[in-house]
Parts: sequence; structure tokens; C-alpha cells
Amino acid sequence: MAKTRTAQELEKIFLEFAYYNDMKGVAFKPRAYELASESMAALGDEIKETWSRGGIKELKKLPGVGQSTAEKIDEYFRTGKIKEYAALKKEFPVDMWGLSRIEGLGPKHIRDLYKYLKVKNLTDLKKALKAHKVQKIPLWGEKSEEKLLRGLGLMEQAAGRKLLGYVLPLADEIVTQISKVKGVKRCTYAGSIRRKQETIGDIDLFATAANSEHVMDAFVNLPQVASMHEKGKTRASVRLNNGMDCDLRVVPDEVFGATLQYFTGDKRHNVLLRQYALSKGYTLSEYGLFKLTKKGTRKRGKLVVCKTEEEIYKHLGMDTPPPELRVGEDELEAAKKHALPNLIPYGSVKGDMQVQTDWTDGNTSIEGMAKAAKELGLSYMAVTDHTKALAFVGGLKDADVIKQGKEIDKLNKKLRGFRILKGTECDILKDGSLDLKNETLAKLEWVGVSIHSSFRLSRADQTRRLLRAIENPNVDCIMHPMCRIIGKREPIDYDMDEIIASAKKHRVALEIDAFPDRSDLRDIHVRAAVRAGVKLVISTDAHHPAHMSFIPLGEAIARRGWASKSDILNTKPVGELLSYLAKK
Ligand code: DGT
Ligand code: CA
Ligand code: CA
Ligand code: ZN
Repeated sequence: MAKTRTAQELEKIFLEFAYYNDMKGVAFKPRAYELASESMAALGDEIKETWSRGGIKELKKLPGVGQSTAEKIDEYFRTGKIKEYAALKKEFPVDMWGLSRIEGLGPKHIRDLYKYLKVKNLTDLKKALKAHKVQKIPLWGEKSEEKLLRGLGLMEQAAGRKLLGYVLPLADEIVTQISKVKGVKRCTYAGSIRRKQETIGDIDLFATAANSEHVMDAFVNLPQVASMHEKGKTRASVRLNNGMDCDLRVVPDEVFGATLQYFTGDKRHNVLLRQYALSKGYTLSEYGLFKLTKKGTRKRGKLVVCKTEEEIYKHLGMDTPPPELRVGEDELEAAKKHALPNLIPYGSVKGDMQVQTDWTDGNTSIEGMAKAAKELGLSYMAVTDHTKALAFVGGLKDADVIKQGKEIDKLNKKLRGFRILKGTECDILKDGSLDLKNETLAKLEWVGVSIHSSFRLSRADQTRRLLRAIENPNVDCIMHPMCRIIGKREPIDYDMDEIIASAKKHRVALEIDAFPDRSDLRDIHVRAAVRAGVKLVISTDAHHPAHMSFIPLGEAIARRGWASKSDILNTKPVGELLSYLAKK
């Protein structure tokens, strides 16, 4: 999923195409371009490779890429631009990409903002908001202005930090490239990436090498680097093409463990660990664990250990907390008592429990998604298309769900070593009732339910709504339970303790939706669910084959929430999973 500037530019261009077409009221095309843009985002550099291999003909084989999209991509790679795009830009010189990042700001709004207030970009928009001009646009009013302000605030909160799911592949790529530099012994990332936090401020790398200057030169000349902040003998700092900062330090190989521990953080964890070390007569730094010359002083004496993280923690009488747990709360207490959880290992998930197909807003057939899942090493997936309340994505009616089940039966006869489960992502309506009939739900193997509307109900009403859904005996799982979209939508408000207690009582699982901007449940909720004995599932919410590679991100959230393999239902083989579900 590597993304160079080319792939990123195509992703942006097609999203803008979608917006321009929508603004002009063209039917169908906006959705097609949006899917094309999602495809560019998911495929990254594969786009260019595919084009080089066989031009338009090969491009059309990619999911979400039809004739007209393929022609545009071809024109882009041949000539460096797309004429139709340039013409649209001239007609509407608006920063669609920048403005579209604000939740609730659709194409028609952007058109109005330009038409009435000549708003072209975020700076213009902020000025217009400040002067309260936005509410004066015909049919807009004060409420729209407030909503826009909220959206802008959310976007700005997230600015500067990037989602783990998009940073991790980039960090892996840089580590691989540095590891290949002559004389490099080891290279790894530390900081928030190693702790697998949901958002990442900057990338912290370090390496051990025979010749550090060699490494510095290679680093600042990487293709991912946009500009250089500074470069010394053993430390360099750069700005990457995606706007993030990245530091690389070269350290002596003997102190690798100590450095790794120090730069993994987080800061609170390190502060607590250092305090504990002091109380035991040691001092800890990025160079290792040292004996104090005298207890009570802070003077550093003899070096004790520094080669590995494990020996540092061990020397202090504790187990090593996995990086995902290092948040400076109770993990050190558990480590001292040898009571750290046996975290779910990466690679444990056997099936994806939330997959959209071209029956609704996914861009690939059921069979195509199944093949992709199989290629990723999964042995099953649940098809969970949306239901009719989501009319804008063509949500399925009861009859469609039954029809889809028949197609799945046929496919299952054909596929070897892979099982497709008949499922749904059934809408929870405002009053907590469900969007499909009970008799339909009863025919499915996997009933996920979720909220896609009335996000701002009162806490009491939202709690009641979810409880009613959980109490329906057909329901197996609450999907993306918080309904947040990082940087775009606040989580909904309800009494999580009550929901967890009811989920336990009614044997309903909670989902960890691994899609990077959802990451929903969050780690703290996972931990509460695990404590209460509520089962979880990890799924990707895939709308494209490439999205299924998000599973490790869900496993990371589970690990941050102290979950073991046995807490996660879809680590079971499909037979065991089905018999678990049948017992309900
Ligand atoms: P980020 O970049 O905001 O996503 O979060 P981190 O945790 O990667 O933070 P960063 O990049 O500032 O520093 C990386 C690690 O280095 C941090 O987790 C702990 C360690 N570290 C950095 N500065 C300090 C410091 O002043 N004191 C201590 N104890 N540790 C530090
Ligand atoms: Ca960092
Ligand atoms: Ca840093
Ligand atoms: Zn959903």
C-alpha cells in the first residue's frame, strides 16, 4: 500500500472529480469517481505498476476502475495531466480536497460557498465563518454555520497527527530501505508507532551501523523525504512527502536495548520506570541501567545492563510489558506481579467479520472479496452489506438479503478451503428497532447491527436505543459501537457500562472495527469489555479488497485493550465460531 506522490495525487484528483460531478448534478458518476479515489488510496503504487504493465487494459482489471477512469489514469501517466480535470479546475478554482476534509461539507455546500462568498479554500472559509457570513447563504442559517464550525474544529484537532494505519506501511518501508544500507546492523522504529497508538505525531527511527555518516546520507536522500531539517553525524531529522517529521538516530550496537526502551516511551511509562529504578538504587537512561554510587544520590556508577529491553525490566524484578501496554498506568504494577495479560498475537484472526460488497457500497463482488481474503491467509469472511435505511448506498431490503444468501450458498459450493458467512450490517433505527424483519435476521449466520443516523440523541435515549437492539435475540454483534470517525465525527454518547453489561447478559459481541479512521472500539473500551467477559470480534469494514489488510491494526487495538486470543471470537476456526453462535 505504499503511496508516492503520484498515487496520492490521483486519489485527490478522482475525489475532486466526484465532487465536481456532484456539484453539477450529474447522476451516478460522483459515486463511481469516489470509488475510483478509494481505489487509488488503497492501491498506492500498484496503480503505476499496473499501467506500465499493460496500460488501459490492465488498469480496468483493478477494482473500482472502469473505462473512463482507466483512460484518465492513462492520460495522466502519459502526459502528466488530465485535460478534463484542468478544465474543471479552471471553471471552479476551489480547493475541493482541502474543503472536503470537513465533515458535513458536501459538494453542493462547497458550490454555494464559492458562488455566494467566493470561498476557495480553508483560509477563506475561516474568514467567512468569523464574519458570520455563512449563515446568510440562502437556505443555510445559523445551524449550518454552527455545524460547519464544529466540523472545522474536529478537523483541526486531528491536524498534525496521522492515523497509524497510514503511517505504519510508510515506516515499514523506510526501515526496510535503511536496513539495506551498507554496514547497517539493525534498524527499527520506536515511539508511538511501536506502541501502535491510533494516531502518530512523528516517526522515531534508530539504527546501529558500522558507519553512521553513510546511514545519514542514505536517510536524507530517500525518495519519501521532501526536505531536511538537520543532519549531524549520528542524528538527522527530515520532513516526509506526507508532511510528517521523521528522525533517525544511529546508536552503538551495545546499547540498542536501552535506546529502544527509552525511545519507545511513552513518557509517563518511562517516568514511572525511572522512579522505580531509583527506589531500587539504579538510574535508567537511553544508555542503560546503571547502579547508583550511593542510594539516595543520583550519581551514576557502574553500567549494569543495556543490550536488550528484557534484561533491563528483568533486572528490576519485572516482566517486560509489550510496547502496546506502555501508557504509564497500571502496566508496571502488573509486570512486577508477573500478571501481564497473554496478549492476542498478531496473525491470530482467521476471518473478517465485516465486509461490504458491490451489492451495496463496496466496489468488488462477493467472490472477489472472498478471493482477496483467502489470499491474505484468512479462512472465512462474513458478507455484511448495509440495509435499506442507508438508501444512498443502495442498502438491501429483506428480499435482497435472502437473494444474496442464495448466491453465497452457490459460491460456498465452488470455493475450496474458504467459507463465506451470510451476514448483515443491519441498521439500528432511531427507536432501537432494526431495519430487517426478525424472520430475515433469523436466517443469517452473522447479524451485526450498527448506528448510521441520529448520532446526537441524548445520552439516555442513545443508551435505550442500543439496549433495545442488544435485546433482540437475533443480534450477534454491535458494529463500530462508538460511531466515531477520527477527525470528522465525534463518538456518540451513551452509558458504556450499561451496554457492556447488557452485551454480556445477551451474549452479544462488540466489534473492533480496524478501519484506520474508525478504530472503534477504542483500547479503553476493549479493556472494559475484556474485564466484563464480553466477547469481541476484529473486522476491517472493507469496501475494497485492499482494506482487509487492516486486520493487524485491529489486533493492535485488541492488544492495547489487554485482550487475549480467547477474548476474540474470530480467532476461532469457522466451525467453532458457528457452533458458538448457534448456542445463542
Ligand atoms: P508522538 O510522536 O506524539 O506520536 O508520540 P511519541 O511517544 O512517539 O513521542 P515523541 O516522538 O515525542 O518521543 C518518542 C519517545 O521518546 C517517547 O515516547 C519517550 C521518549 N522521549 C522523548 N522525549 C522525552 C523526554 O523528554 N523525556 C522522556 N522521559 N522521554 C522522552
Ligand atoms: Ca514519535
Ligand atoms: Ca520524535
Ligand atoms: Zn457501518
